[in-house]
Amino acid sequence: MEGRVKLRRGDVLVVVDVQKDFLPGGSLAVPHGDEVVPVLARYIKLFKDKGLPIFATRDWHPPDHSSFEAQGGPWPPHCVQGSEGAEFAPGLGLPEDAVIISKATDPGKEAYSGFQGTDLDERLRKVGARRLFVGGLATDYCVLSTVRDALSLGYEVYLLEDGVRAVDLNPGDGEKAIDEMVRLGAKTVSFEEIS
Ligand code: VGL
Ligand code: ZN
Repeated sequence: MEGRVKLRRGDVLVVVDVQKDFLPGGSLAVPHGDEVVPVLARYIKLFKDKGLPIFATRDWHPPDHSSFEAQGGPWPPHCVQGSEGAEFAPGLGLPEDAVIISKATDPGKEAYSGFQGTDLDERLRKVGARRLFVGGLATDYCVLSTVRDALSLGYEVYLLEDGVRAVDLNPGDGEKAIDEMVRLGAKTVSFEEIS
């Protein structure tokens, strides 16, 4: 339904891990991950035009991170601090004053959630955040974990259904993740429904 959700003060856009390594051609490519870029660019412009805060999390691993295969982890090396693959996707149009949250920087700790080991909650509280509009990569890992934590911290969460894509290591993981987020209290929304 058009215009169902009217943006207001306290609303914050949270863009999760839209980095080159998660796009086709990257070292941990999310299938169709590139499709979220123009969609999230529209959300970014909308929030910017309305003067609402924009946050972007990034996976920011040291070269010897425990989640990498060489250390016995499940993933190929990706989003290594300062590498090209760790850069935000070009075309996102993140404004200068976007708040960047780096996560999973501790070599010994995996952190899928943007809240884990970061000051994300504190930074959000500082800008008076109440409702978080969350999109990005990947639905079944970092988006899911970030949304879970956001809900348990008391934020209202709108999942940007048109602005997420899943790894789908097992077919259906993305759908299952969305079901879980909704069960936990997240609402799904797409660009046309927001004004
Ligand atoms: C992610 C796998 C490994 C994510 C990060 O951003 O969803 N997935 N590291
Ligand atoms: Zn990672």
